[in-house]
Amino acid sequence: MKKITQIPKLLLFALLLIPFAGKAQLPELNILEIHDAVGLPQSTVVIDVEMQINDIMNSFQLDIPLPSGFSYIDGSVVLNPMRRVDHNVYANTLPDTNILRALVYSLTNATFLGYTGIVISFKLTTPTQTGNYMLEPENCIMGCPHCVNGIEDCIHGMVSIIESIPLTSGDSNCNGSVNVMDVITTVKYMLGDNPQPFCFENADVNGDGNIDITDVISTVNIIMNMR
Ligand SMILES: [Ca+2]
Ligand SMILES: [Ca+2]
Repeated sequence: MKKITQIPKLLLFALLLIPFAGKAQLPELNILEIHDAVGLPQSTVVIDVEMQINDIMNSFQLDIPLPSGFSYIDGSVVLNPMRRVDHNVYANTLPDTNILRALVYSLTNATFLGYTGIVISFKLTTPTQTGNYMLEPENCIMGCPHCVNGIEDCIHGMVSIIESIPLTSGDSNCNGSVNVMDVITTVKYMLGDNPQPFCFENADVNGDGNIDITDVISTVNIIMNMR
């Protein structure tokens, strides 16, 4: 039985927000970008979508035709709490297709927090064959208070399905990159939420066999020192 240190939820999220409160440089374009990810055959992979904006935006939508063998796991889409105000996210596969449509909006037309970073993540089941698979987004739209569609680029991502996933310190959701969604995944694990997928060895950054707040802080440090 792995030991879990319990820490009040509020304290954890307060700690998490500190390093992300800094003022970032404004991106040059309004972009949605699907990050590259890695996963195992016949397993689950977490796909992160980043939103970079140099303008205020309140909503977005995109379609992702899923390669054969992949399917969207219903209900798996989540918003990054560091970018969300009162936004809602919906995702589902369009009827009789394998096209995933994701839609994020606010009933009060609230604008997203921050200018860069992951905005949503979702999970796909993976095919039996190893290889590289492209996720090419289509019909990308960003809604802003004074525009029809503010998006300037919508960038594809590649999912590499490989036989075994190398150990990557901090990559607690095992998708090959370390970002805020790993911090959220590790915190969820500490709170007993049983996040899936979860890579204990990656999450245990200091390698002491326990997952606790020091691993969360170490993960934040990895992210803040990455280019
Ligand atoms: Ca990750
Ligand atoms: Ca540890």
